[in-house]
Amino acid sequence: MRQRYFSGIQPTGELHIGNYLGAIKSWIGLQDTYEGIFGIVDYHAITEPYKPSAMSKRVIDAALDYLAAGLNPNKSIIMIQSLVPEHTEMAWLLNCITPVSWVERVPTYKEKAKQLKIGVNMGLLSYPVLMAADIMLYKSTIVPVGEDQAPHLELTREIVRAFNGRFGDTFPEPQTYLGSGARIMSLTEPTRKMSKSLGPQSYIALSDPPYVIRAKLSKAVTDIGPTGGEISPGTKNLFQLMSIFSSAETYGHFKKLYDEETIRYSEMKEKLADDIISVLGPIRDRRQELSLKPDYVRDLLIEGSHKAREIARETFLEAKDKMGLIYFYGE
Ligand code: AQP
Repeated sequence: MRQRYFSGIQPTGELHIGNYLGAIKSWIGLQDTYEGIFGIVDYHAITEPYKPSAMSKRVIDAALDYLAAGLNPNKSIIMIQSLVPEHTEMAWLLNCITPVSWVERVPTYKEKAKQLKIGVNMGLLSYPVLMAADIMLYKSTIVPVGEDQAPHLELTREIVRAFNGRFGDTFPEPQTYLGSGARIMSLTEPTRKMSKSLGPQSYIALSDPPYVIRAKLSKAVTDIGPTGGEISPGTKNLFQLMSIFSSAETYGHFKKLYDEETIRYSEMKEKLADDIISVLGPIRDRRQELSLKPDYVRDLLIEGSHKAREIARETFLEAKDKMGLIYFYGE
């Protein structure tokens, strides 16, 4: 029997190559060895300001990206978080065993608390607890994520230990699974990670057409002034992308030119654009085909959410029972 795990992406904007290399590519690679439950985590997405009218399209767009990138619905479950109410119910159980100091020290929370001018809401503070609930409901043994999520997973393990210690062995401690592109940087601000929220020029979306990919890469920052002999963050990022999307020969060629200080970044960017386009082209074509079948995608999401709920329900009732919250059997 395949071991099971949950992983997900927030529908906060267009999915980009950071999401693809940090998470989706690992999900696809693990499909035969693990049973993956892939959430479109809309409850996470409402912890920051958002447009209600845009949410439904974003959820469908995320599903199109998952499927077009290669998730196989015969091997994996694709679901919408808010269609499985056990996620928020479980989060409440976990909220009650998680000290506030644990969530306050999470780096992404601290960063967002500084950025958000309107102040943070309770949802943002307990975001990692909801994430722990997502993961624990499926008794996940691993979670493939980008590097930015590693502190959240450390917290999940602490919550697992707290639960097991207090109520008896129930959950495995999930291990962090980092893929080859665990931290892709923004094209415009290469000291920050590529993010949906940094704006479309900062990322390459999975659905970007070739001319947009070329235009974005041609403007990618390579030089940010003196770096004390170190490779600049933007150039390092382009080399990382080249090591993933291009052949070893191409990478070696441009690395040699860089070492000899004869590199022309415009040429490197053009070649990188060609190689990214040849990987993303088939994903874009499949996405276009799938977008013509909205009923198929909707049915698949509903069915996936039902399947996920069956598993989640069982674990949730087990957790409730351990916590002394089942009063009438068969309720
Ligand atoms: N730049 C990145 N490099 C590698 N992995 C990344 N991930 C995100 N950005 C990068 C991974 O993608 C998965 C889903 O991320 P998410 O949407 O749930 O949250 P996020 O990390 O906050 O993604 P964004 O794009 O930065 O969204 P916004 O701007 O809305 O906050 C995770 O596994 C993540 O590690």
